[in-house]
Amino acid sequence: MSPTTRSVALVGVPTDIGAGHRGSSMGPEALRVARLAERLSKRGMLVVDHGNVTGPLNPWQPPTNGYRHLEAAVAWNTATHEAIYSALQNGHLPIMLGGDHCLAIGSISAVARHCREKGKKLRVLWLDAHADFNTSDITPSGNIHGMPVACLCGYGPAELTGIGGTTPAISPDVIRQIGIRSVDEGEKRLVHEVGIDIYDMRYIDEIGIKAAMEEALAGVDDDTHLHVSFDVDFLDPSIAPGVGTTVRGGPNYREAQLVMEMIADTGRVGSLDIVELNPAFDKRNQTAKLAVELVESLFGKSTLMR
Ligand code: B3U
Ligand code: MN
Ligand code: MN
Repeated sequence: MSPTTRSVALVGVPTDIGAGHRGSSMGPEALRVARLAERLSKRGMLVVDHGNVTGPLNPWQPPTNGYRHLEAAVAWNTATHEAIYSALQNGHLPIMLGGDHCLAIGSISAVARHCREKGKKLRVLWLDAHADFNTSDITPSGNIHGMPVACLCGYGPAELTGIGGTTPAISPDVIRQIGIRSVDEGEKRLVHEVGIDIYDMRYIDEIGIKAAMEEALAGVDDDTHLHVSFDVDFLDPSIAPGVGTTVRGGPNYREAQLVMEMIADTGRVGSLDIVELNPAFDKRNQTAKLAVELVESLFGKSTLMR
């Protein structure tokens, strides 16, 4: 292995514990079937599939005190944190295969812990239709996949905000949210209050995806660890039907490719989540295949002729 070869650890987290629809628990397998490992190996990366993290079955209960399945979500996120943290400690670039987006509490708290220990600056690119900044007081659903960004910033139950030992796990100013187009009323107030940097679809339509990404990536330098949290519902449902919570008006194929290519150009991607892929809603695994194609671009595959 040459000193520049990136060693990638795939970590499957097969649960829909935080979601409002069943099926994202099948996401890791769909990404494997779409040949994620093989495609990245072809790009010269050394890919090892670490198999799946385990945790409790989804009890599929209504919310209690504003949360659905809090205890089980804590168990899954604690296991995810340990798996991602150990991959980082062993020098791997972890790719968390979700699972629903609540699992980013585990993965990003691990990345933040790693960055603190290594003295690295963290930047989180949150690609999503949703802001995922609900709390138990304002959530319309109790689904914890609508809460991970809030939890990572310290707004949430201590069992989740404390995963990894430091609360808050991250400072709101490391986050850039891209593609946002569905935010609940109370959630909107809270993201403004906290000051999250949001590149919503209106803004992207007005200034273009290139300028938006230049702004979102400004300040990324050699000391930066870039974490990409890729909620597949970021994409327009016309190209990505395989998610539980589609929201129309998302980035099209070419915009999504450019997003990934511009992130790749920084050369600073250090970890990735691929979440909310739901094979129960997909057609012939097309959304998984598209996600794999976009991840190839994120790691430098390019059609550029110059
Ligand atoms: N904001 C809504 C819907 C939602 C958030 N994230 C997803 N859906 N995937 C909620 O339930 O919190
Ligand atoms: Mn999300
Ligand atoms: Mn989403």
